[in-house]
Amino acid sequence: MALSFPSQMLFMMPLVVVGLFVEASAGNFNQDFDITWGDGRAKILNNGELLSLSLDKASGSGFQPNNEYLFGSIHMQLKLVLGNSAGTVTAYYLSSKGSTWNEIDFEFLGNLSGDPHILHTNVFSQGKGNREQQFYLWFDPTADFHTYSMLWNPQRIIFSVDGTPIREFKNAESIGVPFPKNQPMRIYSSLWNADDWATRGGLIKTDWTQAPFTASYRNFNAKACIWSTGSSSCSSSSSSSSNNSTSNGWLSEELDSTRQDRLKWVQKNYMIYNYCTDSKRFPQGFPRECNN
Ligand SMILES: *[C@@H]1O[C@H](CO)[C@@H](O)[C@H](O)[C@H]1NC(C)=O
Ligand SMILES: *[C@@H]1O[C@H](CO)[C@@H](O)[C@H](O)[C@H]1NC(C)=O
Ligand SMILES: CC(=O)N[C@H]1CO[C@H](CO)[C@@H](O)[C@@H]1O
Repeated sequence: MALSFPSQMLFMMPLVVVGLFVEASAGNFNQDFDITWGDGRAKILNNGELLSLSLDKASGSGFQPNNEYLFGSIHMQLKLVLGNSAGTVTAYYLSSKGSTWNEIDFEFLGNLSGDPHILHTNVFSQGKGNREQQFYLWFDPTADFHTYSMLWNPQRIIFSVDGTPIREFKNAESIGVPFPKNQPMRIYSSLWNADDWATRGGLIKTDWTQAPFTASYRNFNAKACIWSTGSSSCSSSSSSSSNNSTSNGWLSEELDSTRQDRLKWVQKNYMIYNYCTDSKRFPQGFPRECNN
């Protein structure tokens, strides 16, 4: 759906926080999502409980939800491409539309069997990204499903893996850094070929004899402010357990000291790239939010 109003207007719309009870659907893909591309390569299975994406030489595949969100606490379980997945990228991200779009990205860069996948994250605000942080995971993401979460509220964005925070992007508007808060976003997921850059910087190409490559998604759960024609209501969508009006705690959620310690543990042991320490890239000084 194309947005026909300027983002300036969105900014002025009141955020209506109400305890609107949406019929709980416990993450049913049939009900909540549309297969958007891939000509049959994306499949909804087990009565809507599981969604699988596949990639072969001719095409990748992808899906998106019916709803648009303005803030949300979003959880999805993913099981990544097994075996030799070098060259492939499995993505799961929130994005708005237009030339000054906002985006919150999880991208999983495949690898040769046994070599580590990279979890690549980025935050775009008003069309500007260049805020990459990359991580190895502390488990094999192809062996089983794991939960990847994005908390997006007016104060911060927190990326988590199995409940462990790996990255926090704080609202730093007070020091002039735009923060995504005026444009509703949708969740997109896709599996595609990116062997020009994904694995060891593009050195290792996709081995098409291994195709089709498959990634699976399940247990989608969003507590979100659902956007519809000019206003948003915060409710629990696709969530079976928290459909009550006091469950909007995520709208002001922050990291307590235990979770801050977990974040530090991940950043110390598993972070392999941080734009905020890449001095070659920013010889004139780091982006402002890096000192926040
Ligand atoms: C793939 O494995 C190599 C060797 O262990 C590693 O350097 C690289 O970071 C891994 N991940 C990707 C996506 O290239
Ligand atoms: C959620 O809503 C359903 C239907 O309105 C209700 O039966 C259930 O008790 C609610 N659950 C919670 C935790 O409020
Ligand atoms: C009746 C009920 O389930 N209340 C819950 C609503 O959500 C808050 C926050 O998640 C819980 O603390 C309540 O127990």
